[in-house]
Amino acid sequence: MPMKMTFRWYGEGNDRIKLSDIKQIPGVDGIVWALHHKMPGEVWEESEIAEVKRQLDEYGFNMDVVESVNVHDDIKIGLPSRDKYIENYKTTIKNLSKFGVKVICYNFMPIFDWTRSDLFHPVGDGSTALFYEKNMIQEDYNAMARYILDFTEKYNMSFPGWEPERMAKLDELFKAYEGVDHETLWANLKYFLEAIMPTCRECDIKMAIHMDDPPWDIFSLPRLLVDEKSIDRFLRMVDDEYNCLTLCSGSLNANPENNVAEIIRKHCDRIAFAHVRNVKHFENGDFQEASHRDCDGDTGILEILKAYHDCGFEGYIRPDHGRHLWGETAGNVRPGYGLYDRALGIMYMLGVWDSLERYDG
Ligand code: CS2
Ligand code: MN
Repeated sequence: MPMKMTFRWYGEGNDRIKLSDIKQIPGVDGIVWALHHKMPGEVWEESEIAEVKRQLDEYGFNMDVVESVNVHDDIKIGLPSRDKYIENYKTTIKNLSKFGVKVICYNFMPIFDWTRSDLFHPVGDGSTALFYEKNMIQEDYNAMARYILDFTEKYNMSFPGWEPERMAKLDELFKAYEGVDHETLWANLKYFLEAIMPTCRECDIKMAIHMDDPPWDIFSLPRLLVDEKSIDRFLRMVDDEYNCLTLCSGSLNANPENNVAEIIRKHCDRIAFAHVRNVKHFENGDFQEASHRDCDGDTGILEILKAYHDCGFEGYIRPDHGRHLWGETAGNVRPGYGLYDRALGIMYMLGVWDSLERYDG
């Protein structure tokens, strides 16, 4: 059984890429999907899931992986109302299991999902890619949030984790997180996972936490899944085969100290979902996303694929952020989620994988 190649798609009316285009990328069996109109904490109804299944069935794609079912802030903050949202989360897990879903990717980052200072930074070859300027993401969350929100408003899109309803109350949200330090956040994550693990087992669905992106605190908000040590702690904290990782190579390797291949070798049995993304580092701590080709970045894509292969990885994998190519510009592409570079990334990964299969035992 080889790894299972997938492609992230934002859904009809929410993604310009067509399923019929994805169908032409070699080796893709599954679509990584979500109900993007849902607010964190809301139950995903069976009828809504059935509609996506109908769309995917038409092209023979499986819907095994969901990214993401977002976790309500009250759960992360640890408010009494969290129990109600945890019950809703369990109902969503049960509803997803009725359609054969196997893995739920989620994250436990306070307030923001991934954060960048430039969404279309020139790479130097005519393409653009996501860019993180360390200096710009320090104290003033308003400037960074304004940049992202202006973009989404201008082009009439919304990013997962950047729901305008939540972002409109940013100051309030920051206030609500006051006092939530690393240890509190760890405890709240444990509480959440212990509450849902029996449902996951019953439904045979793995919870796969995404690494924090970038893997360090931003705007004084604590971030947990940042390196090998914290991953060890996470897996030990709730030592259950349904408590798994979405190992995102690019998120982790934004910190050059993180050796992703080593982490894979250590925890392969708990990696349910692999994100492969390449990152180029700059001396001052800035980083830019690169093509999936090993030598275009510093993440060690070849070592990473070799590690998965050596471990006999049979989980789900997908290319992560790609560059914007061949006419993909602001307004006609979701930042990081164009068609072409991710398709090239898949061909690169499959090329490496096929060679390993044939020549590396
Ligand atoms: C994704 C994350 O685009 C990305 O970087 O890998 O946004 C991921 O979907 C979430 O953090 C998972 O909840
Ligand atoms: Mn990722």
